[in-house]
Amino acid sequence: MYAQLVETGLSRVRNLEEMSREEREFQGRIDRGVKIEARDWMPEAYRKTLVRQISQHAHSEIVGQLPEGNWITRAPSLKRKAILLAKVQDEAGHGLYLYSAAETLGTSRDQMIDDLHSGKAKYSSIFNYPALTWADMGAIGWLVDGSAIINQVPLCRCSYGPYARAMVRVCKEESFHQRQGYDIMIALAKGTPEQKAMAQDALNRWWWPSLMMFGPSDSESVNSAQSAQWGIKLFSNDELRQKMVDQSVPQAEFLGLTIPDPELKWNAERGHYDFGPIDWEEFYNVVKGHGPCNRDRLKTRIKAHEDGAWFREALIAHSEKKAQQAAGAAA
Ligand code: FAQ
Repeated sequence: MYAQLVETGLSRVRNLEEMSREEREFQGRIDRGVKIEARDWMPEAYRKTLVRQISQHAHSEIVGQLPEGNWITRAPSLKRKAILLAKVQDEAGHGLYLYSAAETLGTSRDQMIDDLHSGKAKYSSIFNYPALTWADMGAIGWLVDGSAIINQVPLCRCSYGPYARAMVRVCKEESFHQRQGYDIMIALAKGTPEQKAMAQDALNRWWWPSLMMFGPSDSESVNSAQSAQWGIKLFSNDELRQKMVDQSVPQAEFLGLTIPDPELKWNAERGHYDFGPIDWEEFYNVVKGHGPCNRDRLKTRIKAHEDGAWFREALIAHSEKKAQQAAGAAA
């Protein structure tokens, strides 16, 4: 896979002869599977790539709370409310581990948050779609967390230690998230005809955006070749997307629901499901900020940050007072 990505990627990666001595040693460590830690020497471009990816990932977790957060007050039972509340809180936690991992690379949390709010930093396209019914809570858990796990399990083995370690815990929690989503889908699919129709409608709306989460196809992915060489990406966007399709088809069959793709078909020769073309125009439109909810999501996020300013100020004042007291006691 590594060699294949390096060959087919849009950006050509440098071979060992083109690298400086430090870069060659760095690449050697990666090739031997030795983790890179925060204080180790690293090429600036490696640091930049990680800050980009980890901060985008953190922003996705934080913005990703919004579609589900809207449904906490409307969950159909106390049990479902408690489960959804715990899931949304976990997402906040994932955002915090990831911001911390990015901070080890020398960027500040304030800078990352400014970049999100100014529109400079991206977050996952998936969170720019609306959650219209309770069944969307099921579809998000099943398909969105499902895609997130497939993408994130390999990241537990990525070359940068703090990111890899953060992902171990995140992945454990994502498994619970996916199960809770699938559990909602089971309840609806086995419920009344209206409930089953609601589950089908949610699947229809979330299927294609979930496949887009894995990013552009390998032939269009600008960062893949370099990220593969650096051990950040262990599988290509298309390989992970295929895994998602293969995993989801039997799950949809078990639910008695139909995946909204007339071209979906088992290919015995490949040992995988073939699937129809992805609407990349829609994907790029959403990534550029023109999806159904982009403006609303960013506006809500900025307001939450502004509303929390007093609390951050109080925390700083408190820690400064504690530091003064400690200095006074030591004098
Ligand atoms: N949305 O060259 P590539 C979650 C951009 S967490 C928006 O292939 P790369 C948990 C990409 O940034 C979901 N932009 O890029 C949860 C690049 O632009 P740039 C988030 C996208 O980085 C569940 C350009 O397109 N997960 O769901 C997207 O090698 C439920 C070219 O693409 C992660 O962030 C997209 N979908 O591969 C929370 C995982 N895809 O930056 C709440 C870590 C691509 O050069 C509720 N990230 N772009 O300007 C990754 O694995 C990678 O960054 C990829 C993209 C695979 C997302």
